[in-house]
Amino acid sequence: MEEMCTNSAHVNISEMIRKKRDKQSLSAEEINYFVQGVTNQSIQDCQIGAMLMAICLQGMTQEEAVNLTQEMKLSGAVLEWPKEWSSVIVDKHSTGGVGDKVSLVLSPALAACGCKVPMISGRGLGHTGGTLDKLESIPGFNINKSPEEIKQILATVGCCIVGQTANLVPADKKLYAIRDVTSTVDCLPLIAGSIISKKGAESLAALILDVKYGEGALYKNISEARELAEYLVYVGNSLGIQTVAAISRMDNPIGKRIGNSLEVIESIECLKGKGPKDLEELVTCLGGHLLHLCGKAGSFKAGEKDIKNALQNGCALGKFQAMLVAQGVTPDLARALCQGEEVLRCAIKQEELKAEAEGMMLH
Ligand code: IUR
Repeated sequence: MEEMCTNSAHVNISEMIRKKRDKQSLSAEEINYFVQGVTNQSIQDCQIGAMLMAICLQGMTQEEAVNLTQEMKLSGAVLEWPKEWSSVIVDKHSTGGVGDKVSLVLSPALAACGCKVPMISGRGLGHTGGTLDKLESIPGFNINKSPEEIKQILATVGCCIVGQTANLVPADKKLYAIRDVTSTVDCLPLIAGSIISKKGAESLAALILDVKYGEGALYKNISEARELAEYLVYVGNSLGIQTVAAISRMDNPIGKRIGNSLEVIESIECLKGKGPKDLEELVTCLGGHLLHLCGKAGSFKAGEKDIKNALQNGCALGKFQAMLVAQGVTPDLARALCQGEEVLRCAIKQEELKAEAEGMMLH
């Protein structure tokens, strides 16, 4: 049976699956039809699964991958910002790692340097902890904010860290759920579509990607990480987001503390300029690139220096404290936490464990 595409062209889903199965390219119109059908549930799950597997096995041209990402971005709401913010709306994405608390430090540091950071973060995936889980160890912290509330917090504080709203890139929710059960997660155009469409829906000016490789990362070697990084950078730039990737090692946890509330405490130490070197280095590197990309700094090195200053002069910590209050934490608790008082529910019992031999702990 023939079905109608929104722009009146005739498109047939089983014919499209056959085309991709036979390594042919899908037109922009066909990709539009596929993503709309995924979003409005007019395409069956078995057809979505078959298409994802065909994409996984036969790949996509760069043009197809960009079209897929653009259509996914437009499948739901796209955040809108005041004109005067258009060059300073920035965010980062990390492929994730143990002890990765960079977002908690980077977001307020960037706000202290004049950027607007509508950071939409996720939960833990596999063995890596999620930024939202870490922040929720602070009593009262609310990750659910509407687009209007996000805009308000950006106007007053400059940064927020929130969960994905229901109407942002609904196509990704459906596609990701089906990728998860059809062994089609590990596929470059689908990864790029998923990650970059969500950043596109934030209407960013600039994006930094932290692509990790090593024992504790999804990709074990640098060549795979580089391939993913280059792919994401191409698709990000094609959607009009100035995009740069940093490739970093993930053989050891970042910093010295692992666990939600412990990572908040270590982030606050870093926000006072007293954090572990590896964490501070990542924050200043990623932040330096973003400040340079969005024109707030004349060079990457100057951007790094600005981020370091914001950590040392208390401005980044002040932004973090203001963000906590804007997201539901009482002013007294936010102040106490930032002053270093032990207000979080950490482990009640502490016990020293002695290793039997020297070595590294990976997982
Ligand atoms: N994170 C995402 O948002 N999407 C993906 O496909 C992967 C990680 I892999």
